[in-house]
Amino acid sequence: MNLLSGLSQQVINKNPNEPEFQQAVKEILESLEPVAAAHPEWMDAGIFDRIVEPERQIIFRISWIDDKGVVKVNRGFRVQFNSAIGPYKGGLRLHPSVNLSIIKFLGFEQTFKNSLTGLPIGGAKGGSDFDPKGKSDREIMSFCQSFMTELSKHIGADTDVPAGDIGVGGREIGFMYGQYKRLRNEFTGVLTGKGLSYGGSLARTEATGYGMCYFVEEMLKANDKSFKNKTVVISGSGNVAIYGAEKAIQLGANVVALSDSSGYIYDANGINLDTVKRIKEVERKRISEYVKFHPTAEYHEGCIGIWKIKCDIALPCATQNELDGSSAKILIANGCIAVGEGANMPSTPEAIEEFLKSKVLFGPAKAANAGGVATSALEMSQNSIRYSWTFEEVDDKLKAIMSDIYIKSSNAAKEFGFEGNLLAGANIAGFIKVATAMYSQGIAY
Ligand code: NDP
Ligand code: 2IT
Repeated sequence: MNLLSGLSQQVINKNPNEPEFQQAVKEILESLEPVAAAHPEWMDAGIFDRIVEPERQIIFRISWIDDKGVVKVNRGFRVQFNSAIGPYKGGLRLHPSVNLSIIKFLGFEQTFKNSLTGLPIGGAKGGSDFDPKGKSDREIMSFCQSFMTELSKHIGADTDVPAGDIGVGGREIGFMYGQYKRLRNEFTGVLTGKGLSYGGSLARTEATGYGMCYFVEEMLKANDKSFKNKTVVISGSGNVAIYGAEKAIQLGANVVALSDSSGYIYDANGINLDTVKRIKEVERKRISEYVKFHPTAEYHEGCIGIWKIKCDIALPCATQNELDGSSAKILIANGCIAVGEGANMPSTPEAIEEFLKSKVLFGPAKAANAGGVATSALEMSQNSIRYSWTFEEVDDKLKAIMSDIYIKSSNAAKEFGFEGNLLAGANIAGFIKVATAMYSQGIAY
């Protein structure tokens, strides 16, 4: 079966300087071979060729003024990847590494992830190479306002609904929402992850991390295991890592490590999350500060070393390609039984191969971290009906969605000859809904 390898090569040729995008497409197309064989009508309708090409890519200049009065210029992106099943939906990333390849891989992944949630949302991603580190609140505000001045021309509550990602949390969403409202004179659910006082949903802050743990717990349960008394290592110390740690602890695990892009902390007694929240969410400082308050904990420079810590469950929650093949081998040798991807594409293809080969339970990103965007879609629902659900109501819906994603991924894997491979199952289940919608809607846009 090699129905899609030509397309894979075509994507590489057409997008030569986009390694992350090529990586994401290759992984999906490999999983979709049996689907292509089972659906010649989708091949004939060019569904596969069309799904790897973004519907629209917007690249723009953002100029803003820093605290010294100096004019700064950054590059902004919004890639509207696929709108077959709903308005474009996906986060905004502010990080100096942001480029078209990264935004396209994220938008592509988002299309399948959003489909898996079962909710009516298409796929998109955006962001800028702006570095929020070390900037004052006024500089962040100035940047966010300039960014939204252009972005506002391309988004809308029924068109495209951005949210947070790396470098974009409640503060940035607030500044962007204020600017959108100022420009358009309308109060709509055009962004998610909003503050609770102006249309945000309870449990959105917690949703990605909590959802990841609900997914991993389902995966463990199906194999007669659970989080209880397990040693857990989590990379990152941002939104996903912090609330992933919180839920893992609530489920009875001992979380012993967290990191940032400078290094990692190890606390054999279990990480104190109150300290982490204060350092990261309130003071916006480095994770190395932790050892000042917990002198028995250790801090090590460099983030890759975190995977050398012996653990039962590893949850990569920082960024793409942060867990490579040799780290995967070390985790396996140390007895790791499960991996849940909180970040987008955190495991390299070599790492994934190691996990699948060794029968490590592997919860792929687009399934395991879909709780964030699912709760964003619940925020959109609440905004539409001008009503708010309680924390428990949203959390219960999130649990049901994550369990459904597990079942869908597991069943699709079985149906298409990949039993036990949730990566292939999630790719297939996510694809089928989008492909069915694209096929029904005809070829021209
Ligand atoms: P945050 O900005 O809150 O935190 C990011 C964390 O990852 C920080 O600890 C950061 O360290 C670390 N990090 C970022 N870039 C790198 C890098 N190049 N190398 C090493 N560490 C890095 O972001 P989120 O927690 O929201 O996002 C984390 C991951 O989860 C991303 O992959 C994102 O796409 C994904 N995700 C997020 C969702 C959400 O709802 N927020 C939903 C689904 C997925 P430092 O402070 O040093 O930069
Ligand atoms: O990668 C992701 O799913 C997100 N950053 C969340 C997107 C959203 O629209 O909530």
